[in-house]
Amino acid sequence: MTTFINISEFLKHHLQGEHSVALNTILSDVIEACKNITVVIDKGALTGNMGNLGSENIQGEVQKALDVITDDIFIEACQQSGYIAGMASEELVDVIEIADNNRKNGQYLLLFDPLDGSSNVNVNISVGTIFSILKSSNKKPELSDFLQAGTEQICAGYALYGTSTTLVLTAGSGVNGFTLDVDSNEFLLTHPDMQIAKDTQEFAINMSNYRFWREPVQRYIDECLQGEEGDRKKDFNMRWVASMVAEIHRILIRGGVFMYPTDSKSRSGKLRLMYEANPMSFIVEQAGGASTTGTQRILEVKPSGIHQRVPVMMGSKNEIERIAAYHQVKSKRK
Ligand code: AFP
Repeated sequence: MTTFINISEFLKHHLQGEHSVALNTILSDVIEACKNITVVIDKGALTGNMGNLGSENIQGEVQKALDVITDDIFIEACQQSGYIAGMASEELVDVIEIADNNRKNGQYLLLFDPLDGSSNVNVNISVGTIFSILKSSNKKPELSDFLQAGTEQICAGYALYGTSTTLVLTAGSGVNGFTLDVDSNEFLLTHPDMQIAKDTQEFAINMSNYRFWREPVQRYIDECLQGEEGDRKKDFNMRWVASMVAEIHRILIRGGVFMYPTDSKSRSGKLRLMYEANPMSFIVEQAGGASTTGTQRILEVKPSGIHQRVPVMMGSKNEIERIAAYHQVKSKRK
């Protein structure tokens, strides 16, 4: 039988340098939060928590009961390590203040989306938690301290609550994936050094938005759909789970491209820079993939707001470079 190393053992050796002690502590809280979230998600409809709350989050999206429950779980688990100076959640308008006695070594900021893809929970499709860790120059951080480009992240990761719970993370030296063993309640290293294939024949996009996209995105998708008979001379497959964590995990396992571009409806795309685009871009780049808004590397976007949205295209490097090149071609439209 194969024996797998558990996540705490792995992190003890893997995390090196100035952040290692703090990251070990912060990540052990994040791991605990993800285990607790697994339990509430696994209970499903049995707890009566699958519906809408009737409230909206900062993005104007209808909140599910589980959005709020998982947000509370994450905050509760992560606010007491002593290393976190402040937190920000996709679900909350303002940044989360940490009590004075809980931020004695408060040098880090934790940003998270506690339940990405939550519109999928009541149909039993995979959802996830995404997090990002930044350094804080301020022990009592203000909003402006959070507005750092993605290149400043020192760690990012996600938990995917799928057929099994998987935790994938990077601290800037590769990407590693762990599966939650339900017998021992431990995350075990099952996917060391994850790498995204440079080429792919699979794309993920919400096709119903086709008529709202800009020309470069329509061109790329048109060519994929033309398959062997078109310029690309190969057939493409399409997937759309409508759950970013599930799509990115698939891309880490077997390559592919994930796109949520800007469109004439939203103008800025749907996904959030600080809670979705940045952490996922860090992971994707660390696994040898690429990530762009179409015109700029996502990790270099200077944030203007904590809940800002950006166009997102990420995955297999050669395809993302092609999409970025299409954005350089002058539009033929008037
Ligand atoms: P929710 O968290 O509101 O369900 O949004 C999920 C998501 O942000 C992302 O995980 C998906 O890729 C995308 O939205 C799905 O969007 P569509 O509803 O357009 O399919």
